[in-house]
Amino acid sequence: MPISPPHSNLFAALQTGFPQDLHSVAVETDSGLCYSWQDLLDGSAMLANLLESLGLPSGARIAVQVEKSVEALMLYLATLRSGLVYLPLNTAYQSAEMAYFLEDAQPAVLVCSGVNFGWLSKLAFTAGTAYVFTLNEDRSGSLLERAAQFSREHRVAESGPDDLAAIIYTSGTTGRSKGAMLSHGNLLSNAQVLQKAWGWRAPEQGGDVLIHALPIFHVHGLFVAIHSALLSGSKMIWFSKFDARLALQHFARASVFMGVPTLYVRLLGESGLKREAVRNMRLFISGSAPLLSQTFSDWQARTGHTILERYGMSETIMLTSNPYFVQDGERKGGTVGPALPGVQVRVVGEGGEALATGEVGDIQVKGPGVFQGYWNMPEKTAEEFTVDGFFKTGDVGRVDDQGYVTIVGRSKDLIISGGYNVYPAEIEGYLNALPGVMESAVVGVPDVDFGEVGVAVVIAKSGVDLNPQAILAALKSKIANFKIPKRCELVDELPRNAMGKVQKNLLRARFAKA
Ligand code: MLC
Ligand code: AMP
Repeated sequence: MPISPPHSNLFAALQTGFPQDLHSVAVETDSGLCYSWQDLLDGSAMLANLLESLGLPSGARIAVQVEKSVEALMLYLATLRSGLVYLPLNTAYQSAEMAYFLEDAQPAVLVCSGVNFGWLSKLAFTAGTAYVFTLNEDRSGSLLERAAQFSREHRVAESGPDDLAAIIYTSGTTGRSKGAMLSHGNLLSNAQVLQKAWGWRAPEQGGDVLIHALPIFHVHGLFVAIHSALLSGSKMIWFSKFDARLALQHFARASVFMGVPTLYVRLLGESGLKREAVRNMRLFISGSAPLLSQTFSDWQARTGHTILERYGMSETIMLTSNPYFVQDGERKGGTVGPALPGVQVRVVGEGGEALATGEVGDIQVKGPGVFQGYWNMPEKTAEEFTVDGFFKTGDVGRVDDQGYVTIVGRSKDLIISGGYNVYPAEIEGYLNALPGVMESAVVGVPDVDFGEVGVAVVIAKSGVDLNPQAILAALKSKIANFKIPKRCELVDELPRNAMGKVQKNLLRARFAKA
């Protein structure tokens, strides 16, 4: 979709959706604070002026590892409006992970929670970061103290559609995380497509109210949810952290909800989830991980609503979506819907040949949301694209005769747990480095709550008596908690095929029900 020049800066484009009454509520938090649209404009302007006062070079990265807050949202908007590059980092990341991101991305600025300032500032300064600010959940910290001295007037930077807006790190199959570079054009085109596809209501049509319950360091909560709400001038009810009971209480005042499947599973566990509780809601959207057919049909039975499942990636933003409008077709459970306008999806065989309708193969995509490449990894970027410019998603699926895509698996060795990606290769690297561990394999097994969780299968060095709990405890000090396998199993050997490759499918089957 073409983007007209004055609005190539994503912030400028999002701002065109703000309601006329800038003093109406834009964000209401779960602790009862209300922020107007004017507050978002003022706060992001002051932060943008602060960032610009630092005299950073164009393309400078602003790395952010803070708890969810409206001020963190303002910092994201400030980075956009300054034409700088936003680099959000999961708050679960520990020192080894943070050291890697800081070394790799070389951010000019790091914003972190005050409690982490000591160790993180040391890592950041070692990596060459010039400025480290703090931002806490209670709105204290050096970032806002400094920003308070700056003007609320700010001129939005002129950004071209190909200028970088954000880098999102996604783990790699080799264990090394890759920074997906997304431009203003990537993000804006996707926001515009979703605004139309999901029927977001403008303020003059009564507006929407979104329950924002996801973290804001990944694509789903940061881009899909926030851009949709801002571009349509919709109020957000802002949860610092997902809580099923709280969400249920707010449904009566909201119209749209977005979640990963775990959130739907947890909501279904609430006895109060009934038609009456969701009477004002118009849309429930699920994505980031496969939604089980059971969850889809249970939700229909309990609420009368059909969940709209969509599919996307950090590298591509949203690719497909089940229809919102009845005239566009039915929402088919078990599918992620047809390609969104402007997106091409194809399924290819092992030799890269296009497969016929209904045949299962590798999913490749092309479209305006597809990223600019991996940060500092030109070879890796080249590997992930075909000669005719399609991106290899690493997902395996089929397309039916109505164009609906069904994802049946992944060619990449990846576990998706509660919507977070965990790459076994990375965890195996940490396991293999532990004293007494000879070899390991990490596999995903079904889990009622998280959809899938990791199991570590470990072989001890000869004569060493390993303790499975101690192994998991040792990992806890090193990596993000969501990456820690939920179980550790000791074995004498790993099943291998004739090529010597570990047969993870056999391990999955063996440990699925243990
Ligand atoms: C928390 N834990 C997890 C986990 N989340 N373990 C595995 N997978 C997860 N997702 C750990 C905790 O650290 C804790 O460990 C234990 O599990 C129980 O924690 P909890 O209190 O039950 O978890 P909670 O804090 O409630 O978090 C669960 C959750 C959260 C589902 C709310 O994981 C979440 O917000 N997920 C959404 C992720 C997301 O936004 N994904 C979008 C990616 S973008 P311990 O040891 O401390 O007890 C993308 C593209 C796209 O994929 O298409 O959208
Ligand atoms: P991420 O790297 O965190 O952006 O995760 C992207 C991956 O999430 C995709 O490649 C898919 O494997 C998975 N994914 C996203 N949405 C869905 C969905 N609706 N169903 C199944 N898998 C999904």
